[in-house]
Amino acid sequence: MPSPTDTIAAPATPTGTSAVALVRVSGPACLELGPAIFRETLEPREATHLPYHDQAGEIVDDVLVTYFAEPRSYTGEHVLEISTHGNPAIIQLVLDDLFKRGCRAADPGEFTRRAFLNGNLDLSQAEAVMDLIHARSARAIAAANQQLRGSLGQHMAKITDELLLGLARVEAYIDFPEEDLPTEDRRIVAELLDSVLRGTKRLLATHRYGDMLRDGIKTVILGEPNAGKSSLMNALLGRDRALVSDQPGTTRDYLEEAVMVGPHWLRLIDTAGLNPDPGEIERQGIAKTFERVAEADLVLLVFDVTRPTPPLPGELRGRLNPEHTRILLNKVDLLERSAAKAVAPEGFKSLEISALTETGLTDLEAEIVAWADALGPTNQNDQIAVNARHADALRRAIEGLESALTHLGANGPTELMASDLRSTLEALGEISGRIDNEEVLDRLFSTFCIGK
Ligand SMILES: Nc1nc2c(ncn2[C@@H]2O[C@H](COP(=O)(O)OP(=O)(O)O)[C@@H](O)[C@H]2O)c(=O)[nH]1
Ligand SMILES: [Mg+2]
Repeated sequence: MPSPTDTIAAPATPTGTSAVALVRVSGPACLELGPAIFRETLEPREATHLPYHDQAGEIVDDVLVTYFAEPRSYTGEHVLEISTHGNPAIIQLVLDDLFKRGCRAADPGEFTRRAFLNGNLDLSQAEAVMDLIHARSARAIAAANQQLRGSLGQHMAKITDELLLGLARVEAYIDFPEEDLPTEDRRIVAELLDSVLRGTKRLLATHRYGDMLRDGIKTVILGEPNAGKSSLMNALLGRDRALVSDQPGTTRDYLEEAVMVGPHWLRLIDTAGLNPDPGEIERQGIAKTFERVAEADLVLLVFDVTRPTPPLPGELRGRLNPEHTRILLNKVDLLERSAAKAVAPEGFKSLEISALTETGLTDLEAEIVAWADALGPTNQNDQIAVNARHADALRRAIEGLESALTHLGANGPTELMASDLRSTLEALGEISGRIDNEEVLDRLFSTFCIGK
């Protein structure tokens, strides 16, 4: 178990040649390390340009050092941030020297873990730090920023307060097991729990959007051989990634590429064509296509507009939901010479495009952004999008609430209700992190980067 009295050090920037690189040091020893290395007193929060002297007195580099005095630092401890020239060999010399002077190499996420343990961040904010580092789109950055400012924590506090009111009413009767909860109290508790349940479910519903922000929008391009799937993939990517050919059946496996569409990022997946009469290898490709469709957030079903509407394989019909499917009537550039034949199935939104001339692609991108945004928060200032860990806690909270409401409805024993509500509180508490379970913290912070 790492001790908070250790002073930890780690590079905060990736290895490689760059203009500058940053070494971070946190812990009580920073107080003496500053004057020892830089040979002068460092004023807190003042970036100072000074030579770095190693223990032997050699100058390692001219650096920019900033000292943060506890508790006004990221970790809440004394911190040194040392910006060196961006050379991995310099960083190594600085780290070796810091280790000789008694510092220890920081574990992944240990700086943020200390910030959490010192009360500078709650757990949902600590996770937001990681989200912010890994965010790949404007929307993901916005959501991470709001969570970092404590939006989820505040939301949880509101819900938890309401729940505490309900629990207090129930607990008042625990000492009188013979007495039922008076009708008036039952009504009040039921209202409180209903409201908490609604709020909890609303939060859980943001998980899908949260996943799309964190992992990208899984977008599967689907259609018959030669419909123009690979051409569409290339057009959206802005480069030739997928093989395009007038011979059907060229894409047998699937291809995945990340692409930015406005403020969102898509994981665009080009698939094998839905050939109604496939050969053996094609058949395997089509099986993979179905797997991708099952995991997809969004399906772009491409029809060649000049050909009759193709039949959909039975396995697909049930899975394609108009809400997350768009029909793309491709090759509209050929319509001057032939009449449109393919039509979108009833109830599905369709767009006319040409992957070749790029007609309609801007509209398609706008449609994708509108679709994704509609799944997100209605109020951009309330950008909550929970992650898998939050969702798990919310599901347990919902179970507890539903069970308490069942007991309440059946006029059951108050102890059972109280116990349900206490486990609900515990589950909700995990989100912003009233966690003293070392294992959970170890698991969570181990996914962080070193130096963060
Ligand atoms: N005229 C025209 N041809 C297209 C369009 N999209 C694709 N094609 C052509 O249709 C053929 C099949 O395209 P491809 O992207 O390989 O289809 P896939 O089998 O669905 O991946 C190629 O010859 C493409 O050049 C389009 O919008 N207009
Ligand atoms: Mg193809």
